[in-house]
Amino acid sequence: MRDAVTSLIKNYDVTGRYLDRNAMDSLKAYYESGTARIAAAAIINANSPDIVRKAGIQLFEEIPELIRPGGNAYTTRRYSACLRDMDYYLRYASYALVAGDPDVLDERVLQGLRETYNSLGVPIGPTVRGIQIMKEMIKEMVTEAGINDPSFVDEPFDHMTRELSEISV
Ligand SMILES: CCC1=C(C)/C(=C/C2=NC(=C\c3[nH]c(/C=C4\NC(=O)[C@H](C)[C@H]4CC)c(C)c3CCC(=O)O)/C(CCC(=O)O)=C2C)NC1=O
Repeated sequence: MRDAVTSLIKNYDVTGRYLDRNAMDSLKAYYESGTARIAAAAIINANSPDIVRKAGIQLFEEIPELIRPGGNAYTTRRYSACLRDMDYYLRYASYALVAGDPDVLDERVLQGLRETYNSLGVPIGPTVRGIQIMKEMIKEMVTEAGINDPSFVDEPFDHMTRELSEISV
């Protein structure tokens, strides 16, 4: 599991380079955004049950077929599995936000996930929509907390979206 700093060092070490101007710039950006990243993680931590519940409600309002007979989130067991998955995405996104690096997502969340979803018939498009709904909610809360530019929140959610959306094998 890597963070922004260990990823950078790894890249430079591979080619035996000292940390140059570009490295300094990205280190500076990482440290300068640190307070905002921690604030976002704190907001997620304080609101996670609410975020998951509300995002679920919105998702099922937008795509009601999911919870109708024949839908993948139909039955209490599958409904709960869906919200549990949303909770996984949210929790690991908060780790990746603090780390400033998506590596934790690749390692702990995304590995083998598409194959699992495909074999269980869990639809990727609606899952991606659920992830995006949570992202939008968090950006709103982060902005309300006085952070001017919440765009850093996009990274982990968009990373999961991109990786999940890749053409399935
Ligand atoms: C921490 C990393 C991690 C992830 C990400 C994870 C996902 C994950 N979601 C699963 C199932 C599932 N995932 C969903 C999710 C959904 N269905 C929908 O229609 C919606 C679009 C969506 C919610 C947004 C559902 C319904 C199941 C149960 C499918 C079934 O058993 O038929 C399963 C199969 C095993 C199980 O049911 O627990 C896994 C492994 N497990 C992990 O350990």
